[in-house]
Amino acid sequence: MLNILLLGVGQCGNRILDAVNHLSLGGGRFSKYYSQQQYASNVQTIAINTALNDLKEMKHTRAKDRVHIPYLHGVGANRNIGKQCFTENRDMLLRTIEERGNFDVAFVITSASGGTGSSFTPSLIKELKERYSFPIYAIIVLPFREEGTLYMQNAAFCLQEMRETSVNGIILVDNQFLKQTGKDIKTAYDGINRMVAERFLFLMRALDSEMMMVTDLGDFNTLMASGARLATFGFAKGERDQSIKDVIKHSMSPRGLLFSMLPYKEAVRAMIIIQGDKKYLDINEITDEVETLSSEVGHVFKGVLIRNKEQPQVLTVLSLSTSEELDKFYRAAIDAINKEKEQKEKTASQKEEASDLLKGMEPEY
Ligand SMILES: Nc1nc2c(ncn2[C@@H]2O[C@H](COP(=O)(O)OP(=O)(O)OP(=O)(O)O)[C@@H](O)[C@H]2O)c(=O)[nH]1
Ligand SMILES: [Mg+2]
Repeated sequence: MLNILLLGVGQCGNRILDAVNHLSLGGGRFSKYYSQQQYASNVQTIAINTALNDLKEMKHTRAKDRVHIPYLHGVGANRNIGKQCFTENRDMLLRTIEERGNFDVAFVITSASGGTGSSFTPSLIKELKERYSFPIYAIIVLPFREEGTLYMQNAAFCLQEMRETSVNGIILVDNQFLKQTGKDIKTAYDGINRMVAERFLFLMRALDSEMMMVTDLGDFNTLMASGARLATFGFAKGERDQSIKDVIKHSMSPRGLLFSMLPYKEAVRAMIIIQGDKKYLDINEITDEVETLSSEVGHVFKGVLIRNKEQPQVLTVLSLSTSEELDKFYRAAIDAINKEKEQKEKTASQKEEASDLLKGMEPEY
């Protein structure tokens, strides 16, 4: 049995964590009060936020799993304030985590673009890596591109700082890419959060199974250590009569991925986990698909979980070597930073001009 620590930081992180608890507790509004988590593993969840309202909004996470960092008005998308706030509360946070016991692996979920999650997460991971030897992965949500210059700037710096820590890997989720998930922002968020939760739980189930032919945490660690330590998830559920070959393909198609990438071109390693009733899992088709992918990307870990009477489902974890989409993202973020800078300079020069003009003048009444 694996001991897994799952942290959700900031509003986005809290909400995705809540979606994980929702799915794993079986769904009902009050299920958190009576049902057992449906994990094989021991999963400890902790939601961290500076905003009390964000914590209160959670429906499926126990009160004892919510940690409020008192800070007068939240950190308002300002990562410098966020970092200072983290430092002031570091010891309390580390103590809270330590009290939860020993872990084999940890995941930290956050958006890259807000203030709290994006500034706490790199610092927190750095502190945890200094204290513990278990691997730590981050699940990082990128913003919609039209959310404004501050969010773009925050996201670029957050990602950069994350990559400077010794985090074992970053799993990318892109709101922009997943925009079609909902007609309005709330349904889009709910849909995306559910997608992430579903994939995360699938992975946990696969890593913690005693069945033959499954992948384990060691395989996952090796996979994530390759390339740029960046990865994303793909996923698909088989419809009636769909061949397993097609389900595998779908999991790596734009409809299945959480971040825009070209699996056969940009991945360095991959993991394909297949679950379902034996009658759907044609071993020749599976081998064919795995071989096609591995001839392009190198090693592909493969796992099969037999679940009686269940339609097939496929999870792919793709670790990235390069990413055209991420390059594009950085370029847009640098434009955003320059825009902020220009605006600041404009304001400063206007102030200077006004003070020059007013020099030596007195108010006349
Ligand atoms: N997928 C998804 N994205 C979200 C959700 N809530 C917020 N976001 C995104 O997260 C970013 C904002 O970050 P938040 O997590 O709200 O910020 P925070 O960490 O709470 O930081 P502050 O509120 O600035 O202190 C934006 O890019 C939003 O689009 C959510 O429920 N799901
Ligand atoms: Mg917030």
